[in-house]
Amino acid sequence: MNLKGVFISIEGIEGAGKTTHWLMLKNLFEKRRFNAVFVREPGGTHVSEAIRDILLNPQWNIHAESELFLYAASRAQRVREIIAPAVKDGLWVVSDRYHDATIAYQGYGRGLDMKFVKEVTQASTLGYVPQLTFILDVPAEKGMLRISNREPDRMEQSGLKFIKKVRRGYLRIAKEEQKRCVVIDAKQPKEKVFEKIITTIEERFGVNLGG
Ligand code: T5A
Repeated sequence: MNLKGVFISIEGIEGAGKTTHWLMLKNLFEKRRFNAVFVREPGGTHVSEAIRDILLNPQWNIHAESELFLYAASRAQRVREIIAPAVKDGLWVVSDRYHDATIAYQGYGRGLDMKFVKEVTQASTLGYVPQLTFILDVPAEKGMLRISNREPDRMEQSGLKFIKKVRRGYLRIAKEEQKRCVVIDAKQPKEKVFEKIITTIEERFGVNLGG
């Protein structure tokens, strides 16, 4: 797909610091008056937020296949409503999680058939894939410790063994797609992680963010 805009995603297990750095980037872009669309997964549209509520509610027992379709449905809506129009308009889009999360969580984590997971994921994205993906990498224990002060949602209740599989999944994705994926050691202080994000964006797209 020939993209006019720039599409970036930020990935990693729980507590890796995705939302923290996505927000730091959003603040920096706003400060620099750099026009960009910031979205999060699952969520970002009315329909996608409603699906997010179902997916993360610990009250529900959701089968792995249903989970896959719900994440795909949430993304399908957001891609068609926000991401595709923005990218076509030449805007920058920064997404807190995207299609790799489905490969890592429902594919590697839940163990669903990978070919099937990829087909469903491909249908949800309309072929819109980020040019650059940051994978913030922390050991599962450390990530879980960072979020231990809050009530676990349905996904976080899946346990440490599951999160370890997801982390390994992300590292495999990074190995398979080295040009698109940049793995950052997210055990480092936030400032270091952010610095790496900024310099990578500047080098990759020839912009000066003055971070
Ligand atoms: N999911 C999602 C799927 O299974 N399939 C899919 O296709 C998709 C899209 C989403 C859940 O859905 C799953 C994945 C998730 O389980 P969510 O609420 O959006 O749920 O959860 P997460 O994206 O996992 O967000 P978290 O908040 O749990 O993790 P973050 O964003 O990595 O963590 P963040 O930034 O909130 O940081 C957590 C704490 O760590 C500190 C922060 O200050 C904060 O206190 N921190 C650091 N501390 C020290 N050093 C650093 N470098 C730090 N970085 C952050």
